[in-house]
Amino acid sequence: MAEITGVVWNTKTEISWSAATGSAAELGGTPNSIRYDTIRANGPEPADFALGECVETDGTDTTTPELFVPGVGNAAFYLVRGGNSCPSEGPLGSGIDENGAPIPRNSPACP
Ligand SMILES: [Ca+2]
Repeated sequence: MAEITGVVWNTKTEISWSAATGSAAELGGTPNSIRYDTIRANGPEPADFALGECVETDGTDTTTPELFVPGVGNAAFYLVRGGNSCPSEGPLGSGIDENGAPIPRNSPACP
């Protein structure tokens, strides 16, 4: 499955993204079988998603309500992962290291 893209703030309290299309077959499922995990990492700096929190687990739609407000001087970062019950979780895409090389994004397992 490809990385979930188009992650944006839909409103001040809701995150949305582009539905996984075409890639569902890679998981052996159908588009309606895709479930989404929304993961938040905190920091002032771009944060380590391996230490992140699951905001929503196995959501069936392409939005997540989010009321978290970072403290002054801090920030929150979000990634969305698609998966289904085959079981398989999709990737979170890659970050970029200081030399411009791609590095994998790690994340917690959402229960
Ligand atoms: Ca949802």
